[in-house]
Amino acid sequence: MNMSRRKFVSRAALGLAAGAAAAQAQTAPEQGETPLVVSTWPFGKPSNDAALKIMLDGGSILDAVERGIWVTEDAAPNKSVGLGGSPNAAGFVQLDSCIMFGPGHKAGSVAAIEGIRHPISAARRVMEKTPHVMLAGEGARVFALEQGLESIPVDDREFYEKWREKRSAQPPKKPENHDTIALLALGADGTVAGGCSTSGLAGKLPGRVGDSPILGSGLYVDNDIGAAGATGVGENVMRYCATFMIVEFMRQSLSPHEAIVKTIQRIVKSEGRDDLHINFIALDKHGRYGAAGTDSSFKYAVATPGKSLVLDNPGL
Ligand code: SD4
Repeated sequence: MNMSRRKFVSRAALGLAAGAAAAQAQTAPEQGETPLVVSTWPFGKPSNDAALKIMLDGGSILDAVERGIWVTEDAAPNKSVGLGGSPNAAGFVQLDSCIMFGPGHKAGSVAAIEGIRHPISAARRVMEKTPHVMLAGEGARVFALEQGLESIPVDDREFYEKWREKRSAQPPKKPENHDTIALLALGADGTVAGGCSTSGLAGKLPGRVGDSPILGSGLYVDNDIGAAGATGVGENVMRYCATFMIVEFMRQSLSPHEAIVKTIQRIVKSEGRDDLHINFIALDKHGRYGAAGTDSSFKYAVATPGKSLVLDNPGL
């Protein structure tokens, strides 16, 4: 969707679908097929494949979400998820993650956690092993260590310094240069779950928490309706509880794509600008899926038993 800002706003205002959406429908996996996994960005594809395989092999949907996200958290070229992610302004990598399980509306989350290889697993442990929903900072790290999760030393700041030397001296400042994995799954039995994991905005202030670990912002799951996930500038997502809004629009019978578009239109209208860097994926209980965002570079990945593909942002 390479279009000028003015055109974007008018398309958004008119609710017109971009031509690309129609062209894409021919190649995209069929709507309604389950199990279904949808995730953000092209790096979501191997995560989707891992998650789908777990479900097809009879594994649980939570294992599928967690281990699917492991793949991206471990992916070396990825500079925005996991310990290889972008450092904050002080040169430390602080990670945000959450997980939601539709049945029982369960959730767990960790924010600004350091040194833990798989923050998604820390989030899952918060959900399953504590009476809480969210742990932050050092408390989250200590909890993850107590749970036996894999870690690297964080007291050794030299480690970070050496690490940084290998990376560009300046963390990327452009919002396009960092991404988050949000991964949504629908089981063949209608169970919905999702997870989200990121190193967050590059160069963020130490302690800054983005949308990704915030329920209803970076991720939202409702077992009666479906799920939605976000990537982009968290500040523009969390001020609107955007994934909650998407799920609520789906509750009003909008398709996932329509619900995302309506949510973005609401935010664009309220902000009076569209350079917001907000991008979303969603799926519903019927196995329909969709994505849209304000970044033309935004792509998403979809996997069903029939197909696993990376698809373009179909526009608004
Ligand atoms: C954040 N939403 O921390 C994340 C970053 C991201 O594409 O998704 N970037 O604001």
